[in-house]
Amino acid sequence: MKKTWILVLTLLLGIGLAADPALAQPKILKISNGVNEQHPSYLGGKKFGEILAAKLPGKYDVQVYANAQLGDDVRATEGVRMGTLEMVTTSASPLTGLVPEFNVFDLPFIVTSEKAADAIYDGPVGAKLGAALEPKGIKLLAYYENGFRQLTNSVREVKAPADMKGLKIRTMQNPIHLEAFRAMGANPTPMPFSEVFTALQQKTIDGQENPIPTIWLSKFYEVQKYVSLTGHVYGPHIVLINKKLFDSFPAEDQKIIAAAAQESALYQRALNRKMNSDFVAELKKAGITVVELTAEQKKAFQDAVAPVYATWEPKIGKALMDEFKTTVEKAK
Ligand code: TK8
Repeated sequence: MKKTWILVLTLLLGIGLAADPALAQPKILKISNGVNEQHPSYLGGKKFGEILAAKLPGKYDVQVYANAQLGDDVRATEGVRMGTLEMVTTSASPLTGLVPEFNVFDLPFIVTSEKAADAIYDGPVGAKLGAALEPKGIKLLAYYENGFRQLTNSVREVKAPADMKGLKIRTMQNPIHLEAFRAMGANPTPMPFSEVFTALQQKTIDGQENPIPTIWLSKFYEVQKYVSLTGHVYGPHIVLINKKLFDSFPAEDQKIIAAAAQESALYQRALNRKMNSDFVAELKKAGITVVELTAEQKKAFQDAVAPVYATWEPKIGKALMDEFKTTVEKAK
């Protein structure tokens, strides 16, 4: 009899402890990144974790992973959708299969400045795109920036679309990129980011395109000779969380998590922009030829890719494309 009572008391105490939120285990939030530990997007994830730990001590444990350890953009994003992974910071490209409107970010030369990017990210266009992901089981928390994409290659100085003729260029797994690079005269090959360095090293491809921070931090300069500052696409790095998981958190926590993500985004963008200007000099020091384009030379690239807009307008939607362009125009 005595034993039974002890058992009952122990059980009750156990239940009581488990129900006490102060003693509950923190919720683990793993964030997948394709980039490495020095990249602002990885560091932005770390910042998000720190802010959350300060605001909600002991409740959430943010664990940031680099180098596609949890999968490349496409696979990790699929994991977040399915609920097998909590979070990912991804380029827009893998989202286009779920919500075609995300293709808008990949239209060449549509974003003309960092200020314009901020106006998109933090304004109604960014919010609309985020809302469109929710029926797919994904909640968009914040927009980090990947930045202006620049072309690198190991063959020759590229100053005009004609110089791209025959160059085998790795692109992201997105049809607009393929189309745009074909229109510029190159021979594009889609490939996950994690395979790019080796492919460049083994010369199965001649070039790739990514923002300056990535070209520097991923050491692409070791296997490339030329960088052309084409700035052909301004890419976001989008922070996503499984929606069901997010919805399971207390409303107050949801607000704090969203605010922490946005705060980390402002930190991330500032850091990325600083690296974007600092690392051009570093690349030059490392022996890379940096090709700067005159406005006229840049126009030749813009003209070459202009037909892509016509093909994609019906898929992206004219209204969204117009709103996007107006937002960019206003932010100038
Ligand atoms: C990293 C990618 C990368 C992107 C690419 O996962 O694939 O070229 O620029 O930053 O999102």
